[in-house]
Amino acid sequence: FRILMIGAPVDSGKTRPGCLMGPDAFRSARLQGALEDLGHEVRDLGNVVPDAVDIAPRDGLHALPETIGWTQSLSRTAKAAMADGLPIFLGGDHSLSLGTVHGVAAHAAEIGKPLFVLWLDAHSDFHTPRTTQSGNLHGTPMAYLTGRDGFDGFPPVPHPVPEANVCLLGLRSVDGPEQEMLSQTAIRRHDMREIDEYGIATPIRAFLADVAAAGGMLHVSLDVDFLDPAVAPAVGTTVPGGATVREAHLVMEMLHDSGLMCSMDLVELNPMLDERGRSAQVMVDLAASALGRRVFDRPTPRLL
Ligand code: DIR
Ligand code: MN
Ligand code: MN
Ligand code: MN
Repeated sequence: FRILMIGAPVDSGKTRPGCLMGPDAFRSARLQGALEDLGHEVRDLGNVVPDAVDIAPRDGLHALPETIGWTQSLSRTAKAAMADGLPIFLGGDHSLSLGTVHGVAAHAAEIGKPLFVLWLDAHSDFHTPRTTQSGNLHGTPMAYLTGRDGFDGFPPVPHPVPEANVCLLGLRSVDGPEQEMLSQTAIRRHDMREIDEYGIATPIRAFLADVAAAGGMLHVSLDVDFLDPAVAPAVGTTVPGGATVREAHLVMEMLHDSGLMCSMDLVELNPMLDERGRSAQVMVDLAASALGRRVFDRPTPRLL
């Protein structure tokens, strides 16, 4: 297969600017070269632009019209890209997933495969425009994509991702209304405590087995703040106590071994907050692991 790099410089999902520069930071950290070194054919399709929409701003919601414009254009772009290769969406803040996963879901429905979503994030992003306290729409994509109400003005969601097909991993900041709504769903949710107690391989192994058993396809959405801020400081919403570099790589390596990943978002990188590009580099290295970079070929050499 062919890998498609698609820039999505979405900066409307929260008030603090900077994610606009994310796609170019990934490019500067040599994402394309890293993937080509693994033997992949990689095409950089450049950056998407948002649709112009005729929608009124709404009090209490930051940049609603612009975010709807992005949702429309990214959904269209994602659906088309799925027919052409494995897209990696270079964010951009997490509101870009309102569009990318929407488009991937349309493609999955067309080819008749169940879609699964792995959400690697400190946050559950399960607010609706009615429950958000911050007004930041990057905190809403999981609610939209699973078909919650309250997203007036956004494209309708004819193919919601089934709750049982969603896995939230890395949680350590879930707001009250999100807790409340999540408790009424079948969404799988694994907080950092669970990862500490059982190891990160346990929930991932179980989830991937279910995706495989269902003959499903898997979209992976990787938020920089999944990682501990000590190793990835370039994000506006840091929460201490995140995944280590090795925990994150193990997830990526298991994803690669599974052969199930069909599309990926790299989101929330804010180069304004980075330290000499180190967060961008970690994200590029993680993407490389998800696409086959490893130390030893599998199977692991047998001991004497
Ligand atoms: C917070 C932060 N829960 C909010 N959310 C996110 O604004 O709704 N930060 N997604 O990355
Ligand atoms: Mn997020
Ligand atoms: Mn987050
Ligand atoms: Mn939130």
